[in-house]
Amino acid sequence: MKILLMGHPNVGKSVFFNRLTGAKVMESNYPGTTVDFTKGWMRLEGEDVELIDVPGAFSLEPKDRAEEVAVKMLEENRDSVVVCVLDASKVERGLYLALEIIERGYPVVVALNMWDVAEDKNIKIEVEKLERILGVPVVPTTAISGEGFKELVSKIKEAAPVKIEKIIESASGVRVATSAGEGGGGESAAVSG
Ligand SMILES: Nc1nc2c(ncn2[C@@H]2O[C@H](COP(=O)(O)OP(=O)(O)OP(=O)(O)O)[C@@H](O)[C@H]2O)c(=O)[nH]1
Ligand SMILES: [Mg+2]
Repeated sequence: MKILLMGHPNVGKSVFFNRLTGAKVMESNYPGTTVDFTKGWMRLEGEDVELIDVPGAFSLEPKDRAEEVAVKMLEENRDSVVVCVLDASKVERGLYLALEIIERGYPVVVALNMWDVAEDKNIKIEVEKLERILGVPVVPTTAISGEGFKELVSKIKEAAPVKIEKIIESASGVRVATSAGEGGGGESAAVSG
């Protein structure tokens, strides 16, 4: 098993990586490119697991070399768990990538990083609701302080593939309840602010 850290550029993947890995890290070029990536190891339930800081990508339909490398790394590491790092202060922008990765059948843990920034901006995210809709663990994190990392690490081994149809079903359930104007206990969008 390997762990791939994926997400948009500038969401905190490298701070994340440094926090999770020990001193032994290797930086290299992806073969045949000038795209750099770093890999290292972390201890997970008594096992040494390789962790890769994948170049930032907005989607799995590559528009530049870094995104091409990100997609190749994903495809070359079919046995990986993907920790998809989102910027919690712009969560809706990152969800598309998370869904693409889930759709390809990878076990995913979603990290809502920059949680401190989201809190400062008074953005409220209903984490449990998002978790229910996606069917994957969702953990708020602040990489610069380490907040949420213990929980995140504990969720990595729980991650399992989810059928995209299931997500569409739970998400459309949400939409139906909202458009029907059912207040109170009715489901509504998980993100506001
Ligand atoms: N406030 C806050 N800042 C963060 C957090 N995580 C990362 N940062 C900062 O965000 C900036 C980007 O972090 P990086 O780790 O370099 O982001 P990245 O995703 O590796 O970026 P690329 O490698 O360019 O794709 C840095 O200035 C970090 O210090 C966080 O949880 N909260
Ligand atoms: Mg980085």
